[in-house]
Amino acid sequence: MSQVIYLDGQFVTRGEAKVSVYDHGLLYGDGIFEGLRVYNGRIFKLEEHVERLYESAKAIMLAIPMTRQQMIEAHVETVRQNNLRDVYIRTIVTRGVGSLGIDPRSCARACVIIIVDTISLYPPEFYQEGIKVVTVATRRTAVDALSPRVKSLNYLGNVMAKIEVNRAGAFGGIMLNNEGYVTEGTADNIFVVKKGVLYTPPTHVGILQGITRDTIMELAMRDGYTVREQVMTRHDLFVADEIFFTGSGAEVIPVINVDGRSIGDGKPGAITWHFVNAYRTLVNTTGYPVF
Ligand code: PXG
Repeated sequence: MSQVIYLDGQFVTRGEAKVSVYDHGLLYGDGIFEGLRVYNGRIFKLEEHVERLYESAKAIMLAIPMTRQQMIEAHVETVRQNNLRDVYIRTIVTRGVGSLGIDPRSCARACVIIIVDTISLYPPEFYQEGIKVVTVATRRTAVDALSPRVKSLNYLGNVMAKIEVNRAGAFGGIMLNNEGYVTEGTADNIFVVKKGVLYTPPTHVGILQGITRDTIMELAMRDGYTVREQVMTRHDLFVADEIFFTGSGAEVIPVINVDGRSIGDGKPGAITWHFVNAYRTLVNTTGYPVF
């Protein structure tokens, strides 16, 4: 079974799925993306990801040449063509092919790509034992520069943060904003647990409004937990009872050490386990059916 990729309305092979060197996505990072998961043949939070894609497009004045409904159907059809039930989807919309100048008016039509691929999961021991993370020197993009709520193709700050994480021998990184407030991981949102209450940074400090983050907030309300969106410093992390990261790729992953400080008793906490399991149940029982 060979891989099928959606490229501007066509279903092509991986070898055929090529874009121009004049595409402004490549030249300037002028474009947006999404990352979704398919669990047992159902696309998790498909409408929410499509909505965020269109919001990112609106913010950068990028006209996606298809309706939201057509976008939903393109996702479903691409997964169906690949005939796999547990996969990762990477959706990319670039400004398209233009001249070498930055002016987006030279790009006649946006380029739409949907890649369906197998997922490379973190090893199970990361979930059992939790991960060690460090705060990094590279600051999250300021909300008044390029808002991190736009899931744009400009991820160089996150890539530089990841390089710092790798050099530190850690497994995750926490990015601060220019004021030193906690924002998020390099590709995940963060939750802190203190005295039974959940805290997560508000969007205005500079975060991607993660769909997994939104889901955890909904599950928390359903299950009787209090969640507060709160501005936090590194100190709030050091003295937390529990910390976890959330993201479509990582799902819910316990953090047990920040900059050498053990979090709580240095093991994943009970509330974190609750959300690891509640999230797993949700992804396996809901989603947009493909087959
Ligand atoms: N923050 C950032 C900066 C992200 O890129 C998340 C949070 C989590 O959002 P969702 O909607 O997934 O809950 C993301 C998204 C990867 C990878 O390789 C992951 C993301 C983006 C790019 C690459 O794991 N996560």
